[in-house]
Amino acid sequence: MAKHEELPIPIHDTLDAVYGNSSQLDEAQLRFNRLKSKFQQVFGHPPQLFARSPGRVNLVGEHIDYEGYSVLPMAIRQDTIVAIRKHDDGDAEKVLRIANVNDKYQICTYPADPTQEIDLKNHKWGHYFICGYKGFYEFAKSKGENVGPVGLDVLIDGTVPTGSGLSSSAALVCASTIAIMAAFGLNFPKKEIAQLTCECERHIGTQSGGMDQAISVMAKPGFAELIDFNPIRATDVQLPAGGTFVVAHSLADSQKAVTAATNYNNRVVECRLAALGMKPQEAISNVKTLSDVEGLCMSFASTRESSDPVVAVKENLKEEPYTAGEIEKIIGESLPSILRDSPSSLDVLKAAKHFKLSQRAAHVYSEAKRVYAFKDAVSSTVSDEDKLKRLGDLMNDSHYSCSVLYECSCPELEELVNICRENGALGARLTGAGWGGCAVALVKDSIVPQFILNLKERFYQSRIDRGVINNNDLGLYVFASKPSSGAAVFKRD
Ligand code: NG1
Ligand code: MG
Repeated sequence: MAKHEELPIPIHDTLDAVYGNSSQLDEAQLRFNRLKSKFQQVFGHPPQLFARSPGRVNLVGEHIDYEGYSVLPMAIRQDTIVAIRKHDDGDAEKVLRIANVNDKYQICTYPADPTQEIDLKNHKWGHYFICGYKGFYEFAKSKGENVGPVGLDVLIDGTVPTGSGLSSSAALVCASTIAIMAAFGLNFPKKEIAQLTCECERHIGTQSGGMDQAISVMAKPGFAELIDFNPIRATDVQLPAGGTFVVAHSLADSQKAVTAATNYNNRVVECRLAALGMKPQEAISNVKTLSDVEGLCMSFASTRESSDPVVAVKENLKEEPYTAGEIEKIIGESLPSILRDSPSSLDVLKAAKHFKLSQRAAHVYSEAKRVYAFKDAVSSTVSDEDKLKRLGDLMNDSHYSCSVLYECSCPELEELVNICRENGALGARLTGAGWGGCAVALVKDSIVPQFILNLKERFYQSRIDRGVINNNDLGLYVFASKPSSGAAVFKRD
């Protein structure tokens, strides 16, 4: 039997394969019907098909995917649905019209030109669709498919909260790419789509790793996945019985595309510089990521200790922040020259005063180990109760490292994580890029309802009183989550 990741995206006639048989199905039915009639209303004809892709919550392995290390997320039930109709090839009007069921997002139009540059200075929500559009054409071309530009009508319905670290962006990019592919009658193995969507989301200006797209495309209901990179691969992880992951929003917005130069891309660059700063000079041209350096540490190490990358960080990098000049002296090349292939890295150089290489590298190497420790704990022979305790400890350690070494937390997340722990969570941590967005807490099944009530009282109530959120919307901001299914296409009339 073909491996899961070698299979193409499933194509369904009915919704139950993805949305279950319960109240979830009724809700999904309503959503699809509404989407269909709004499509008709906006564009004057029905959609050709639908594609959906879910958001995700990362359980452990933060800010290490772009360094080549494995991560361990699960898909959530919140997703993005894209309804699409391809214009006829001969149509004179070659335009992409991208509408949203949510009035907050105004209709965006773009030329049907796959070579267009995305206007990063002028961020628009429709840009994420264009990432998928460009990615599809680049990929189709590489596969020898002869596809010319045609216009598209598109209507989007997303339920993944935005700016929350739950990958609303990847859900949108993946659903868009898969919808465009399906509209052209094409489909490819999931792992190829995961790779392509990861690469094309970078057109938005963040130098993201591949976690979000990989889990969104390859998730299986009932399982978290250990995702490896280079090449992308997913291994099912069956979580222990008796525990539930509760996702809770800090209500601080994490606008990665807007703050890239000082937050996300800054860390990507710091990791790259840390890698270059640590490694033996003679191998510099082979080094891009901290995982490349780990490989080298292993091969050059004379003792077991010095092959441990965490030890190598301590030996090779000072704790005080580095200036650009200091790094250039170590590497023997100017930073603009090293980063010349990446305009967004050059933006980071302009914005940064100094670089914390030791702390960032120490986070990445220790977090990479925690992913395997998490996987090992899950498959160990101890009781489920002991497993849950161990997973909780690892989540707490991960949060500490994100907060103190990687500095990607924020006051609201710190408050929320503490409240989770004080109210019985076995472990709690920020999830996703951080600087706002959500926390994830591991909670015993038996206390989940009370836990959520306590969060309401201790964290959300004052914000409801201040009008930050509406009481009726609380369920959008704090919810228990089960591992859900990955991307799918629906062809229905
Ligand atoms: P969020 O912020 O949740 O979309 C981002 C990156 C991931 C990963 C995490 C941190 C994108 C699309 N995703 O996730 O690849 O690096 O941060 O672990 O930028
Ligand atoms: Mg994102």
